[in-house]
Amino acid sequence: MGASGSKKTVETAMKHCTLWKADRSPACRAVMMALDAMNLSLNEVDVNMDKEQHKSSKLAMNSLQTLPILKDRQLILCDSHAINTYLVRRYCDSGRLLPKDPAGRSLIEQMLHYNSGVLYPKYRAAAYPILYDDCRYVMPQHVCEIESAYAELESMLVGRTWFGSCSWPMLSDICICATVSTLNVMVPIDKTRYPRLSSWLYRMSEEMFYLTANAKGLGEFSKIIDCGHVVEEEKDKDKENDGPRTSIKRRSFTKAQRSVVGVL
Ligand SMILES: N[C@@H](CCC(=O)N[C@@H](CS)C(=O)NCC(=O)O)C(=O)O
Repeated sequence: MGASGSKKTVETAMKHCTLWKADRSPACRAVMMALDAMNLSLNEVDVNMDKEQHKSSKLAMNSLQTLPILKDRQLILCDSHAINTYLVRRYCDSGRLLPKDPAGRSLIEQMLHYNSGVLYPKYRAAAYPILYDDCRYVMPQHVCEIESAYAELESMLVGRTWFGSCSWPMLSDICICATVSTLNVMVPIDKTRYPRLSSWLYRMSEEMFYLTANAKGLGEFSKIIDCGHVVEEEKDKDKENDGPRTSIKRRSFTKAQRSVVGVL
């Protein structure tokens, strides 16, 4: 069974929830992948980080000035890992993305802490000089740091297929995938040195939630890394009225676009 589920599952609409996100952000893509894996649909608002909209007074509910932000009635959460575990526990606690038993759950949480405390800072250190300063390439010390993370991940995959405790991708895989697929753009994973990690990323890239929630933002990020600076994006037709849209609309838009080019 994949995290996307083998059967067609019923879409759960959560009109009382809003997610503020930017597609190019790995933390936001982790939340979008989890939403798609659970077939949940909430209001999504695109925030243009290049125009510093995430620092505007409208988003003052997050004093850290980061994305993603989730609002569920009175509750405001500003960390992708906290958002994802909340969404699972509150709306889809079947054990598919997060095991119900304390031991299995702790193993997933351990990986979420690894993503948040180890991998994500490496992404930030390598990407921010390119995103926000005049740097045009990934600096050598950051390449070494990222390579050492690949070596750690490779050793974690000895004797297992996924970063979770089951035989399908779980929340740990989703969060790590958002970061590692982004690191892979900056420092390509060498298949011969990290065969397990590169196969794992390939398996993840075949999941439907990867296609609907990760691929597009990753493409945007790659463009920036390729030319060393932010390019003004062509406005998506789908985003022309800048208001919120639902996760289900985003998913069907991505699927429709991909079927036009014959990918799905
Ligand atoms: N630990 C946070 C990290 C959030 C974070 O740093 N988000 C980035 C985007 S990936 C951000 O908003 N950065 C602010 C900026 O680029 O100015 C999470 O997992 O949500």
